Amino acid sequence: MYTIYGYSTFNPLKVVITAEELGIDYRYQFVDLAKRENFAPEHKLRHPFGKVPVLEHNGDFIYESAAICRYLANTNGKKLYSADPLQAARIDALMDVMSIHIGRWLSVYFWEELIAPKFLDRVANPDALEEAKGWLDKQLPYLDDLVSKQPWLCGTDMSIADCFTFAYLTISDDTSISLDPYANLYKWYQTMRARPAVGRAMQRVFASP
Ligand SMILES: N[C@@H](CCC(=O)N[C@@H](CS)C(=O)NCC(=O)O)C(=O)O
Repeated sequence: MYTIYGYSTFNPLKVVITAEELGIDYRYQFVDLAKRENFAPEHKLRHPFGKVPVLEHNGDFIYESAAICRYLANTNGKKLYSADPLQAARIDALMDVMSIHIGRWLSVYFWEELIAPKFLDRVANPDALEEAKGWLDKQLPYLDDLVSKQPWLCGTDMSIADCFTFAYLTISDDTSISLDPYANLYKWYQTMRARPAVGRAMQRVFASP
């Protein structure tokens, strides 16, 4: 049995979508970041920096959402991943692109437009948003191009890279960054959203506790 520790944000969503798509049995444990439960001693044992998501499996704790998605796939017959090193590298690369580049800039929208006004008692910083928009204008066309020529981000089969990327792009639902200019990406996004597993994951993560 797997336990996923999460909160109602996009990082835990990556992992819960992966678990739902894999069809595995798991328990979801809400950690209330607003109440700083993530800094409680028991959570510091799960994650050195007191963050979510964390996966617990057979008494071990795994953190970092990309590592968790890979672990879930690897312990379930490499479904949504690949036994072929080249294809696995393509999937890894796309997830790195999301974590290091595109996701980084999407996170600025999440932080400035959602977190700052709600929790930091300040308005969004327009300079930060402008910088993020500049980078996203350059980088989102890459994703659009990928799904213009193949059904999924890494080829003919859905992968953990799709689960991972979709979770980041949910930031566009609640902020001013828009997928409208990217017709192929927008279509892929709607296809992902319509999947029953993705719907269950969003319900679980965004409707918790
Ligand atoms: N790189 C980490 C990021 C995890 C992360 O920043 N999680 C946020 C929630 S989306 C968190 O736990 N924040 C609490 C804090 O930093 O105090 C991952 O991909 O798992």
